[in-house]
Amino acid sequence: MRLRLGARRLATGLAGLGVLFSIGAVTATPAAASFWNCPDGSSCYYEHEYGGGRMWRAPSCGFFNLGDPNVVNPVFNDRITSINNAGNGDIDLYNWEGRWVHLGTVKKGYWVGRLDGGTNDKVDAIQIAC
Ligand SMILES: [Ca+2]
Repeated sequence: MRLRLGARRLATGLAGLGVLFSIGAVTATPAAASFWNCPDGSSCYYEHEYGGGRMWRAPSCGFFNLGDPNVVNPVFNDRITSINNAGNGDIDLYNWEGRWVHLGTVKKGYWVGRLDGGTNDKVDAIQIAC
């Protein structure tokens, strides 16, 4: 599945059997303006595809357990379908399977309109590089 939005290109990665994969665009052009209501300098996470549904904006870089109501309230685990990384670092996505399992990476300056089936509605934590 590939869609275009402005100068950016979307490419989804393939989910392996718990192995690493990457999510990334082939080309990355800085956006002239923010989109999906995500301010430049932030990374935003959405319940539905292409910025739809509930949005959560990460307050800083670092590790966020989305299933912890002290971190995100109401919790946002098992809900993320699209991501706009307009922030200042790469984002690593993790699923809790009795331990943190890395699902993929969204590079700085890239966005994903719809996470693939191995990742959609599975992310429980994110790590944003500082
Ligand atoms: Ca999960």
